[in-house]
Amino acid sequence: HFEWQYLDLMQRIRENGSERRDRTGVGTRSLFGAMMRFDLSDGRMPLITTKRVYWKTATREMLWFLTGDTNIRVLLEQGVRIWSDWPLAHYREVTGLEISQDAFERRIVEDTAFAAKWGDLGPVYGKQWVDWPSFEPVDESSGEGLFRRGNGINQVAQVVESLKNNPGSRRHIIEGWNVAELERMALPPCHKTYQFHVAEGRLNGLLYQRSCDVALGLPFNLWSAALLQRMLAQQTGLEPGEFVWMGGDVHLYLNHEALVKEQLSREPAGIPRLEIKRQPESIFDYRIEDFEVTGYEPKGAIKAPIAV
Ligand code: UFP
Repeated sequence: HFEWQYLDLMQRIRENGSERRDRTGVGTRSLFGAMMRFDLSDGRMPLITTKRVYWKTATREMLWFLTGDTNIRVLLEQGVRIWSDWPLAHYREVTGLEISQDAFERRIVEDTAFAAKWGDLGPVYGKQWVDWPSFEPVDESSGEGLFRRGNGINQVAQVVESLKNNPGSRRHIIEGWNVAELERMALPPCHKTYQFHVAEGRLNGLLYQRSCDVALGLPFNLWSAALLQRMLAQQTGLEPGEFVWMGGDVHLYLNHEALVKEQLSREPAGIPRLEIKRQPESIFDYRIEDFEVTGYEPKGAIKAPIAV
């Protein structure tokens, strides 16, 4: 079963990981450098079955990335709360006010000006994927300086084009790590580099994730990367091939021990498959209703605190 790779990784970190202090102050056990491979043929998806993974939430987030939006408001309007922690912590820090997560989220949804001021995450994934800032030289005599802002670069659209027109290329890359803008991001990208590869009519994909919360983040990240690969395959007329995941700092938070113990006591079961029910005009036109998962009968959800 594909999922043993995930459970084995969890087990290895638990047993051999170095205990490290981390940015959040929670502490982790961590290994450096890991790889997993998943076959995406016949609709198969690396959707973890030993606990319930909210794949629709992850799908909504992926569709939100593809719009280029970086404000949590649109997510909250759909009940997606995965990005709230960072703006909430920022709001509390700056204002000194003790506001509950519920009240903060309600205010973001109801108050446009508040959302604009407090709901933005800075130039995170979506912005870099579809609107990476570019600069062009200007005529010196214009008095405008040396460069002006050019049109943003849509990396996703460019990859669709390059997969179609130049499939043999080794440059099908979507990059989130914009060094010049990291400081303005609520969280520098974790799933930072995607590369695609065409061979024998199949689209292979690779994700390099620099930092990975194996218990809470990774099940989402696996689903989302495979989903992006599936959408790209559909848009380019290729069969989904293999999905390769690579991690840098791969860790378990010390306060996730109960979750890890419970999950490692469970056995994977079933082969989850994703059906995409229509072929939208472009990679930017998918809707949540387009996705249907079959064969997914996970064990129960396991709750654990996220490190902010
Ligand atoms: N994290 C993930 N996947 C994600 C995401 C965050 O695993 O998609 F956005 C985790 C990794 C790490 C923390 O535990 O969030 C980010 O912290 P840092 O920037 O210090 O690596």
